[in-house]
Amino acid sequence: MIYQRSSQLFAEAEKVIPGGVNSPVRAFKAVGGTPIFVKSAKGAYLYDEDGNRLIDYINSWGPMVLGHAFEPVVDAVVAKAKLGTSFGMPTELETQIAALAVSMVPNIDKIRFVNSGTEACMSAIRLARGYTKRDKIIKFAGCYHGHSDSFLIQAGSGAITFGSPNSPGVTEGTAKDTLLARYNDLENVATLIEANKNEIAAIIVEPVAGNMGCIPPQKGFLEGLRQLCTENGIQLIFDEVMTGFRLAKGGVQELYGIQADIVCFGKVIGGGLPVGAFAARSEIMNHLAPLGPVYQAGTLSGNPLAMAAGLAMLQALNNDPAIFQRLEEKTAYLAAGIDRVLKANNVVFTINRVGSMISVHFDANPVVDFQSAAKGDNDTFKKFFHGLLQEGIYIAPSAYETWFITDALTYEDLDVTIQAIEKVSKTF
Ligand code: KE4
Repeated sequence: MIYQRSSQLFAEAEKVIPGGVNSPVRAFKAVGGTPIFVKSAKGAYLYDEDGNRLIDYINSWGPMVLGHAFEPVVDAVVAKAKLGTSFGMPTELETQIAALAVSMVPNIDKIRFVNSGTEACMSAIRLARGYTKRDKIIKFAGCYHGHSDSFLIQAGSGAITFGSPNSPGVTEGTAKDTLLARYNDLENVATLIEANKNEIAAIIVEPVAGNMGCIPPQKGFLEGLRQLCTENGIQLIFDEVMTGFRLAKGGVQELYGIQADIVCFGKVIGGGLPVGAFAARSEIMNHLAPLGPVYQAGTLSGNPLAMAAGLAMLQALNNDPAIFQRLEEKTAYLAAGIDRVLKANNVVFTINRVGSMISVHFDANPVVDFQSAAKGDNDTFKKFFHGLLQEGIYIAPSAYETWFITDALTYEDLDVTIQAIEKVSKTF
């Protein structure tokens, strides 16, 4: 594969955009090399500026669960754009997508739309603090909830990839209200709660972690968090920016039958346009302005274009529940193929998977939290990433990311991918 044009474009981008990208993980710093510039995409394929076709296992970090340029979404956006793109006034469309989301997701009565997953999680924390009148929050090392200050305390994803867990610019004043726990370690959480009695407003968790690679909740972990929160008057916030509308129609609350108090969404809910959202029962959401005292706002929140894209996406998912079974079957097929060929080549690895979220870790031990995820052999991962890229397969440019499977993938695409992994793993 030749990436000459991408390299030229990256050099130009670096002159006017910090690091040449608008989000750090895209810069390939964790794997080396220069980022690929995309010209277009359709279904499961990316077409880069050098004319290469790549099978896409990132799908814009999750949104393209039904493939790139999914026609119902594209048609809805084109039609809506001709009628005006943003009014800063209420539209019926917002009510339609809100009502549909509320009907799809358990245990929520109302939803507020924002413009990113960061905004959704940031707002959810403020709502929990306003509702409980407490200041502190617990998050988990390696989990990522966006780049607002309260979360950049050993965040996962980009910050971990850059090996600088605490970001400069986050004040001590902010950091002191964020407590860090170990994922899948209920005892650790209980200890933190005990040591901060009646001071903790919320526990925010990726109910299936995707920013340390994919890490499933161990049996009893989410149930334990639910019980600890109920016993201590703490709001349990499920950050479902990755998992929402992907792992099940109703997300992880449906998948595992566990109720959060507040749920955050992003990615899929916008169908590829900038949409985030947070939702809860009315007794909590009614604390939000203009009804209640907790302030939260946004010029482009609920704008017609984004709502049109999101509504078309949610309607497609709501009308064909078989999509989630197909995603499960395709990802299980991929996992079995990777397992087979890596074992045949005597590679040391672990595969983590929940539904259509999957990651490969080059370490023999179970990957159950940030500490164990960090033990993966990054040199092997770099060979894995670049070897697959040369074969026309695009996986996450970081060992601390999950892959996002799209229903647009065919079994032929999966076989091509498995064969490429077999070939590349011979070079380890
Ligand atoms: P955004 O602000 O990027 O829309 O969402 C933040 C966010 C919140 N919660 C979870 C669980 C997330 O995974 C994310 C963002 N995910 C990253 C990928 N690990 C987005 C990619 C990027 O940062 O460019």
